[in-house]
Amino acid sequence: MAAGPKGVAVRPGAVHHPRLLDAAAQRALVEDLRAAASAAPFFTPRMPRSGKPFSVRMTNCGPLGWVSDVAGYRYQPHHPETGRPWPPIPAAALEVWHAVSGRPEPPEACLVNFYAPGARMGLHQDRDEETFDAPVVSVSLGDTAVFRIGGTSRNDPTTSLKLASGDVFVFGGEARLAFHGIDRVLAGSSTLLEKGGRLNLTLRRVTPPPVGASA
Ligand code: MD3
Ligand code: FE
Repeated sequence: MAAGPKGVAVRPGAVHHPRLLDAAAQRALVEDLRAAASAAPFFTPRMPRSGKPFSVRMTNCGPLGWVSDVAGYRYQPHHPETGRPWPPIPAAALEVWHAVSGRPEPPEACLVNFYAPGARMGLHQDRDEETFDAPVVSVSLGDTAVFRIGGTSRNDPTTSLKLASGDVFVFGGEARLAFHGIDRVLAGSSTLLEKGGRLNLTLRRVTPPPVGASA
């Protein structure tokens, strides 16, 4: 790991670790994700009910993956198109989780979002998990994103931050249920991905830890 586990709190519960991953670690993680995506191809999620496609493409690693289609948002253990189990979470991503999350139990889901130039993600809360005790850990790779975060009500004021390649963010405590989204991705801001764009990994707990597990 290129930096320590402390980070900078940008608001209560939201801790920024600028460039926690150095260039070599970023390249290695991209290679791990390429391998994962060859086993579990990126798919286009769709909005519940309307079926309107997201502009972001997604895949997952780990025991559970987040999917969205006309039937709704959910976690499931298999890819929606291939029907196969998701590939394992890359070891380097697990190392990030253990360095910054403060949680002994491993993440159960690693959602991988790909933003081609022009893709965005509207303001939303992440609340499909059965537990909000553990933080969500985000790793950004490739072009810089303009990220927006507000409070726990949609109408709360928002602030804008840039997420650059190698940055890790931890969203726990009162930030865990904050509204957030990606307004845009700054084309040409990174050379990590040959064709440009941005990858974001989010590492998550989905189910509560087993009864009797130590914290
Ligand atoms: C704040 N992804 O996958 S990462 C998502 O960059 C998602 O792809 C964005 O929002 C992306 O759900 C933002 C930063 C992030 C992720 C999860 C959060 C911020 C969060 C959960 C709670 C609060
Ligand atoms: Fe989110």
